[in-house]
Amino acid sequence: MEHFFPWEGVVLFPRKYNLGYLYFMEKMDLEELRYPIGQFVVPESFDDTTIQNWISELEIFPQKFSLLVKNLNDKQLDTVYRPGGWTVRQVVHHVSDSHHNSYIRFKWTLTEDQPVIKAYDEKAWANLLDTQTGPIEMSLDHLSAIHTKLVYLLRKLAPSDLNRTFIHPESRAETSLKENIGRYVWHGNHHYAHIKNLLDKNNW
Ligand code: NI
Repeated sequence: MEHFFPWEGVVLFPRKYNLGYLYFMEKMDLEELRYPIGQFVVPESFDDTTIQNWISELEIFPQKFSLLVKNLNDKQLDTVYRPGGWTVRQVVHHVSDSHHNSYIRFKWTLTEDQPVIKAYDEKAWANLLDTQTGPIEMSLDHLSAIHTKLVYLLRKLAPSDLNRTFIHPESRAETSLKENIGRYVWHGNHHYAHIKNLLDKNNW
């Protein structure tokens, strides 16, 4: 009979509300761990200074990223940056693999008429054995080489080149090269923040 008491709703409502609130907070924390610098937002307009600043960020990123991770030991490298997330080692290899794919997309777009790019399964790549166990130095060297080549190329491009676009095969979204420069600055900083937050949290 208890559940017919008139104050039932009064008692139950706050409890439901609190559970929902806790769930909401958990989702917020997870979102914060997943996207520590937020999602990439495409600017409404791109001035030349913004693009040049992005290219300079791409230029320094491999060194900045290397300084963050190069002295970590194997135990630290094999620690996940968030519950259910990749290890630091996987993140390092992922960044080099991702920017490798991006480099190819820049070249396709400069040499073909609005190419449809090839998507890749980044989760499956991150689970390959080299990404799970390989020394990070090879990906740090790889990232440094890719960025050196990409930055050299980007600085030679005319504004009309930067307006060239590619098409994503799944979303069919059209992306310009200038937008993609910003996206990869964001992408590097996004994963940098994952690792930096883990190091800070553990006082490493
Ligand atoms: Ni990524």
